[in-house]
Amino acid sequence: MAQFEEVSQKSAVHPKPVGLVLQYGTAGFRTNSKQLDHVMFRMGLLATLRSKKTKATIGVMVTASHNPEEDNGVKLVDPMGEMVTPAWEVYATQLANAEQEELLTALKDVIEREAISMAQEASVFVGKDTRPSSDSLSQAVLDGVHALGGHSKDYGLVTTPQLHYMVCCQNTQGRYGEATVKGYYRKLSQAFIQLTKNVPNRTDDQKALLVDGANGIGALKVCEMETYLKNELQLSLFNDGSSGKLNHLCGADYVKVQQRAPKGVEMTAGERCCSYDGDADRIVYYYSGSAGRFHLLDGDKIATLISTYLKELLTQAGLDLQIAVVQTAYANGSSTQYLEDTMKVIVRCTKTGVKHLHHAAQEFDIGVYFEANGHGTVLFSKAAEEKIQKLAQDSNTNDERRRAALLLQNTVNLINQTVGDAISDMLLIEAVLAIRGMTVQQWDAIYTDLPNRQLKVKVADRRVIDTTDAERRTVSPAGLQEAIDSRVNKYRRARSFVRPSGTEDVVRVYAEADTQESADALAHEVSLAVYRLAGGVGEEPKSL
Ligand code: G16
Repeated sequence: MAQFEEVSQKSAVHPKPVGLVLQYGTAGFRTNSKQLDHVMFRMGLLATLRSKKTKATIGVMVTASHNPEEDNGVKLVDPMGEMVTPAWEVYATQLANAEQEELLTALKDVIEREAISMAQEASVFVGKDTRPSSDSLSQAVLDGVHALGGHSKDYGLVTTPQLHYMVCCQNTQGRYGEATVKGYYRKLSQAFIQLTKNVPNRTDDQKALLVDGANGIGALKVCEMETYLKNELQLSLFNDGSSGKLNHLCGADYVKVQQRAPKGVEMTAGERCCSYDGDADRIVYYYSGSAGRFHLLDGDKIATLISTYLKELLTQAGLDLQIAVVQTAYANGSSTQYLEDTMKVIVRCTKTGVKHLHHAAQEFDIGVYFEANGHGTVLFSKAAEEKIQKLAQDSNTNDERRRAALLLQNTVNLINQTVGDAISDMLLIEAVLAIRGMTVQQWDAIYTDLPNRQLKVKVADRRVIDTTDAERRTVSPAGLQEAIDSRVNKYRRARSFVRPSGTEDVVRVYAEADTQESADALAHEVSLAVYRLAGGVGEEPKSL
């Protein structure tokens, strides 16, 4: 078949290094950009097949998000804007790792197993972040799409959540919104302005927000959006990419893990600040308190703020909708306790990775999902959206209920339900703080985080670590869980777990306890146990 000849010829331009094997990670393939050309070409092929199979547009985003600038990666987007279904991750791995002469066989295998009609048209949307390697790698994706005769639309530089949004808009024939970057700005800014317009006497101070753009795509895009916000939000942008390196000493991951302000952000006491990550799908907030103490408001605090706000509106609207919060093992113990005991909402814990949280959140009328690292969004079931809309349009209902329903309706419009979105989340948080008349300090005071510490340990092969119970316990290597348990038992209110990262070549260690000293000591002791029992390489972890 001519198509396969074309694939054969084009794939020779994107050859696979012999013997290279890559794992499909937490959010797709991710490694040094030099190893990824063939993977990108092949993901272009796979996205085209997925499009033929689903008869819908598929998205491919070239980004390595929070990783260092030298890395790159790829995220695949399914028709409704969600991460590609896990069954296809297996095909992605097979295609990425097939040696050059095996590629056609691997491709035909997917076609056969999925009974794909090759006569079906295909459409793929492609986006990229600002890494220097993203230009040629996104071209490799496009080459893959065209080799199989697929149609493509190259959105160029966009945030990951913008690409997810475009895919969903396209596949809902515009019902979710217009599949353009301008359409995205218009929808979100209109909802934001509707939400905040009736808040009395918002001062310039209340409208002011410092943004760390991580020297990445989020900085470019939030700048583009600013005029749409009509001064309802006054942003001061730092790390805008004009000089600094992507994610270097800045960005959401740096701020969350290091628990300190990013380089270059000039904050004065009490000012609200936030950081995006490298592809703007995560956000964390922070401020400097009295005596210059750094206060972090991470994904758990964001989930709490948003779910409290939604629950209040549901009560005011008299709507009986079930609300749940989905977290991962990284969620601070205090947040889970607050959500369950004080707010009395359902809390679920899943494995790390947006796809897991997203899936769990879909089971509820309203599912608020956030990873502690700031990646998250809110999902509304179709029935919930319809109930909200009906009430908002019901002129016979009383003012309080109607007002709450209208706020809920605009909140739905402000949220990018396809995936975590730093810009959309930022606008939502700003709107909630304005509507509830809360300062960042009052938000922070909802509950007090347990002191915690995250570390990374280098091992020869991180796959030796296997976990269970939503990654809260290890099952291998032998003796590791017992070692963790015995160390946790030495401290008060302590918890610790380890898991292999799916985006970096490290094992992640998390520990929390009643004091920072205890959390630090526990994290160090558990790191040592990992190093000794799971094949640590390089220097032994040192105490903090
Ligand atoms: C990706 C995933 C997140 C995950 C993060 C870290 O984020 O989308 O769900 O929390 O990786 O994963 P790991 O601990 O396995 O390295 P991003 O923002 O880097 O794409």
